[in-house]
Parts: sequence; C-alpha cells; structure tokens
Amino acid sequence: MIDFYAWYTSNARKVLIFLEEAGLAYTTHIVDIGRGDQFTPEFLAISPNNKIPAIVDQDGPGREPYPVFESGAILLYLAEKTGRFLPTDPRGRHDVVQWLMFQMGGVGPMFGQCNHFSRYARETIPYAVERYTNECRRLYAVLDKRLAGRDFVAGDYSIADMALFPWVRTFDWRGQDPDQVPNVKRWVERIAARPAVDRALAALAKSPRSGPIDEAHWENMYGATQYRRR
Ligand SMILES: N[C@@H](CCC(=O)N[C@@H](CS)C(=O)NCC(=O)O)C(=O)O
Repeated sequence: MIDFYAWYTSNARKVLIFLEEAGLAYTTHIVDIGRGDQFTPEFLAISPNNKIPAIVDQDGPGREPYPVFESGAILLYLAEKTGRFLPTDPRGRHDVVQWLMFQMGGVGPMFGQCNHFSRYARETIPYAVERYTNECRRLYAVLDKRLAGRDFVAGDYSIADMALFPWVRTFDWRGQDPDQVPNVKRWVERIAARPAVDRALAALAKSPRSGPIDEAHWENMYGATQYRRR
C-alpha cells in the first residue's frame, strides 16, 4: 500500500499517473498547501522541503515503511519497485533519466516561474513575464525536436513522459500555441488518450476548496496578497 500525499497540481498528477498505470494500491491524502498543511510536523517528517507530492511506501525496502519526496525521485522509486516504465538496459535507462531530469530541472521550475509571474504575482513585471515565457517557448521547441519521429520521449512510454505530460499539456498557461509544436501536440493527445492518465487527471482535476485560503500563508509562499488568476 502506498500513501500518496497530494494537492491539485501537475507535480502530484505525475505520481498519480504512475500509480494508476501500474495498478498499485494507494490511499490519497490531500495536503492543502493553500492553508499551510505542508508545514505540519507530521508532513515534514515525510517531505522535509514542505512540498507535495510525497509518498510513504508501507512495504518499503526491508519491509519497513519508506517515505519519498520529490516527484522525480518518487517516479524512479516506483519504477524500480515495480520494474515498470524504466528500461533495464543502461542506454535505455539513462535516456529516460535524462528526459526525467529535463523535466525536473527545466520544465518544472521554468513553467512554475512562468505561471507565477503571468498569473499569480502581486504586480505585473514585464521583464519576468517575458523572460519565463521565452524560456518556456524554448523548452517546448526542444521537446518538439526530440519528439519528431518518436511516439514517446525516450523509447517506450516511461516515467519521463509521465513527468512531462501534466505540465506540457497546458499550452495556454504559458502563451504557447500547440500548432507551433506539432510533435508535442500529437504526443499530448497520445498520452491523454490513455485510460490510466484519464483516471489520474479526473481524480486530481480541480481543487474542491470550500473555505478561504490562509492569506498570510499565501503571501509568504507566493508573494501575492490573495489567490488570483489572471
Ligand atoms: N521539485 C518538487 C516541486 C514540488 C512543488 O513545487 N510542490 C508545490 C505544489 S506543485 C508545493 O507543494 N508547494 C508548497 C510550498 O511551497 O509550500 C517536486 O517535483 O516534487
């Protein structure tokens, strides 16, 4: 049994796609990062960087519970645990790891900054919006080139595709026209058509938040006076 700690974000969806694809038994624990639930001592013991996603594998190495944080590390852990979605031959494996790191070190942080400056920031800073929008466009172009003549980013469908898909599919969030990156567009459609992906996206589709967020916490986390999307 996997305990899965999540909020309604792309980083959480990566892990949920794996859990659904592999058919692993899991329980979802919603951590409301807009109210500061990620700072509880219980959660910090699992995820010391106060971020979702995180998991606890109740049947970890040595048959002991084992906590894992950082979505890329979680995907590698689950791939190795199940022997799925990560090749065992060295070339295939390192191809996947490189594209996983492209997501973790490039797409995730840059797309996140783009979201922040174009949708959440207290004031509009044209330099920042332009810088991150341009960097996102460059990353889309890198991925488009990679996907020319390929169905998936590195060999068969793998944890690299699972990591990239939730971020890349939201073209409009960063002003990207899908028709400018036709290989990426087709790859997004190919992955979105998978039943396990559909189940994962439906399960973490939209925040069902009922009450207000903790604005002091949000200010601290995002530098915005209130939650707002442009
Ligand atoms: N590199 C981390 C990033 C995780 C991340 O940024 N999580 C966000 C939500 S998507 C979060 O939990 N933020 C809460 C906070 O920063 O306090 C990963 O890939 O797991």
